[in-house]
Amino acid sequence: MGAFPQTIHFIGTNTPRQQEYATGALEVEGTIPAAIDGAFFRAVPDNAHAPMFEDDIALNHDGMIARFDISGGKASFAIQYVETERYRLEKAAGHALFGRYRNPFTDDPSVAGKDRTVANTTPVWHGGQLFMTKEDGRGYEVNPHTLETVGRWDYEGKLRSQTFTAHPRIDPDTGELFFFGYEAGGLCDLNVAYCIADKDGNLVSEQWFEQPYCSTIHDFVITEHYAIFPLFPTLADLDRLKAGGAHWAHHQDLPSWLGIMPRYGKVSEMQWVKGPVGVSCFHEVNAFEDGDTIHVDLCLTNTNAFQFMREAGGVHIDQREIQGALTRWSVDMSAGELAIAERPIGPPGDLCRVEDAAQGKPYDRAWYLSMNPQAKGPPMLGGPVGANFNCMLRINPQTGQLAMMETPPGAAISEPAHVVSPEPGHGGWLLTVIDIPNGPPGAGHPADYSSELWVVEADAIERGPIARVKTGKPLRSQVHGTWVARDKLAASKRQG
Ligand code: V55
Ligand code: FE
Repeated sequence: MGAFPQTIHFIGTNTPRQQEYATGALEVEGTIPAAIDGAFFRAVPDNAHAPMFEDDIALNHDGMIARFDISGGKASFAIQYVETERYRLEKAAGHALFGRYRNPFTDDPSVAGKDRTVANTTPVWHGGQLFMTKEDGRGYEVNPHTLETVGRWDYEGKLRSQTFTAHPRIDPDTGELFFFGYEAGGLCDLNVAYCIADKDGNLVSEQWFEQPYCSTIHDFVITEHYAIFPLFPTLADLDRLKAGGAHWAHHQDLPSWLGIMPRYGKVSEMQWVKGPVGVSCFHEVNAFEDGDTIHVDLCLTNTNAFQFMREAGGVHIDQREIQGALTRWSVDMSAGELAIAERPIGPPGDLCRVEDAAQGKPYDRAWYLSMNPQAKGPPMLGGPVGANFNCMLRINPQTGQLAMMETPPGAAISEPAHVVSPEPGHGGWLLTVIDIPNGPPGAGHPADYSSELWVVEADAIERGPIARVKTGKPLRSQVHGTWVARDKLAASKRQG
């Protein structure tokens, strides 16, 4: 291991751990319901090597695939690197060869033209396959039983797009995967590929369209009839990249956009609706139709939540000054000229979850992470933006009704996964990893904490966990996670 910079990208829950291992049954406090049977996959950035540049960021770190396997009231843990082309090249060299986040002009010349993606953002389950994804490249298939990397996934050579989003959406009725890839034709390309894979994982549609500017399209939404692309003014620039600069710069003076098209239609039917200026969002909670009106619920902020994206655009707003709200954008599709009506529907936060069955439909519950205003002490440093969330909210987005789950003083919480209950009328459970300081908050070293998997009643989060699985380790921050039930695992195209 080389020396790591002591920035927010390498301390607290971003402290490099670099350990591949698998455990037996872990200690459990409380009881894991027997109905929870499957695997909770987590995407964890964790550099295998010290970075080439001091100003390296957590989004640039090698992807690890982690799994809590839960069955019969017991849980075990395993974690392994995703063996991307980049990971293998750097492993062979014994040091980093790829430079800045999404800037190939900063790489060692020996890796020119090689796949730069680190597959560190979301584990995606579809068509009996598990993929580790990152929006700057294609997904990598991983064997869900062994966690070994199968290889880069291009739909048997059919996919033209060079990129695949970390936020596809699955229609719960048809089982289709709706996805996209931006910068589809290469670095700073305006083309976006809009694609559909059928329930068995066959690519059945790929169409390209141009976005109005080269923005980071991190997520999108579907409804019964529409595919909706929200764009925010955080833009890429080829000249800046050639000069060794940042991929993304936030433009506080430019508008956001909603691109709306029939989800089975042609990209030429896309309608672009202008949204508010300067705002940013990485994750949409959900979208649905009410008659002719489309509602899109978003984790919206008044500027970009990543400091390095603000700075590259000359936007000087302190992390603690950022404002936002869970926000609803509504568009009446029967109007002559389409327009966005905006209203706040809940407190600020991010890393949202709806149950799989509610995707694209009217829904009455969602969970997301936020900052508890009454927390005792500051939350733990780390995570993609450098400061962790410390509580979870459940919201009824129709009524605004809220519930909160607190965490211990100084703790960090990560995105929850939802597990369906077999019992009619029971709302299921949430799984979320909590990083708990080993001493009073702020007292010890920021990397001195223990990670636990909490099992929580999805409709009673305010009561806290019903089971705490002790990993006995400080785990590195996850980005996104995915629950896969045992029957799906058993029907996987890859066997152990
Ligand atoms: C995000 C995360 C990424 C990335 C771009 O959460 C945006 C937002 C973990 O990687 O590359
Ligand atoms: Fe994301």
